[in-house]
Amino acid sequence: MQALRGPLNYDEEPSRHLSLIINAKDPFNAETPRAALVESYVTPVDMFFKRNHGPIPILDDPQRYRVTVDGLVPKPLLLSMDDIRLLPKYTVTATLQCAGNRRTPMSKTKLVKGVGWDVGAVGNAVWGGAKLSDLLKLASIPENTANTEAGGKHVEFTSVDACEEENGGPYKASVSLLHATNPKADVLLAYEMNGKVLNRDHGYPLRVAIPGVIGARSVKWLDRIDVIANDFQGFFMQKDYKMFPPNVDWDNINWLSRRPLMDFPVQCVICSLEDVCSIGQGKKVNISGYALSGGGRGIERVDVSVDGGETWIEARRYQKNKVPYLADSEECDKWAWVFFELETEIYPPTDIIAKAVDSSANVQPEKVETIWNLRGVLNNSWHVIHANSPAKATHLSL
Ligand SMILES: Nc1nc2c(c(=O)[nH]1)N[C@H]1C(S)=C(S)[C@@H](COP(=O)(O)O)O[C@H]1N2
Ligand SMILES: [Mo]
Repeated sequence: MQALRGPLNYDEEPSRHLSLIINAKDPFNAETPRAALVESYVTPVDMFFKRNHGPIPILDDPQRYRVTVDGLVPKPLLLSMDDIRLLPKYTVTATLQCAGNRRTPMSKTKLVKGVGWDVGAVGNAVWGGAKLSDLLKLASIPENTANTEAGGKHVEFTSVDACEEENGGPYKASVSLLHATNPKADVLLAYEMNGKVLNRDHGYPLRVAIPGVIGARSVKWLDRIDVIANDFQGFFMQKDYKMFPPNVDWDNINWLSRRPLMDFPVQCVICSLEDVCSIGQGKKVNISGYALSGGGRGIERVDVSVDGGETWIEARRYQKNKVPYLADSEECDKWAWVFFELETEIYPPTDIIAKAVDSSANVQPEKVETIWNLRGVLNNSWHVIHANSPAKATHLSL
């Protein structure tokens, strides 16, 4: 591949939208502001969160670009973008969520290690590309295969980028072969995002998009696809993106004791209000946000409380066009977030809370303390907004 892999050089980063909230500059990590998250069901590309572990590669010669398919496959391949475009094209509306979404509030319990994120390390896009299951058929691996004759059980994706954590080595991740070859899992090799050619920040010319799974497995700027016996043994699968119980800290961690994270859990966030806000007595307030779950599970319910959890009201749910949403129905976008909305009067001081239930009846934990983990991943605790009365105006006497 023609990757420019030298030292970690941030001189040629693409330009970005000025409204993004920057959490780290080099590598560039930025999130969508709250209000913008619920402005559109499909997140505009320039407002979509960007999560990187190194400089953005420059792959500006699509004619020379090749993807290697190798390892424990019956038929190794070297594919150009034209070859990939010849495969049937699918468009899948899927929400990408970083495992570190809502990491910053987890640090309030006890400091966690990692780039800080508020609630915007998430976005919904229409991904266009070939199915990984179709590409693997070209390599003579049929649909729904758990292992190849040569003993392959996982599919490893290697990028061309250079990562800080891998001392300049590329970003990598893997999924099980069964997941990769399941056409219903909709794992894409995406060359389009929201109907346009993928841009540099999001993986040009080709990235993996794995719906319902933490963002970390959707490898950008794809270089190689290798069928391997065990899951990827490097940093990003074995020493990161794992969840530990609250009693594990840096002095007693055994990384081998946990499996790499895949599906994300049920999640729900209020985007129309900041975490602490002042609201006049009895004022009608719009409470809206997003809810989503992993593994293709829909959202069965979103409950909102405006009295600190004493009583709950069910919010309206919808995806595109504000049509009422019904979990797992034909019309819904299986892999996409669900927006919720409720208008009600608020009597401060009080806590406004939202929590979702997914279509497998999974619920969110109430307190972040109970799911605290040293890397600050998968914070899906109830989202709480503290509403106070506005400060009384001071009357100055003349
Ligand atoms: N090559 C490469 N792929 C990558 C990453 C990366 O740093 N390098 N970051 C991963 C992580 S942790 C996330 S959450 C998503 C973010 O994708 P986005 O930047 O398109 O939003 O990309 C994933 N794929
Ligand atoms: Mo991530």
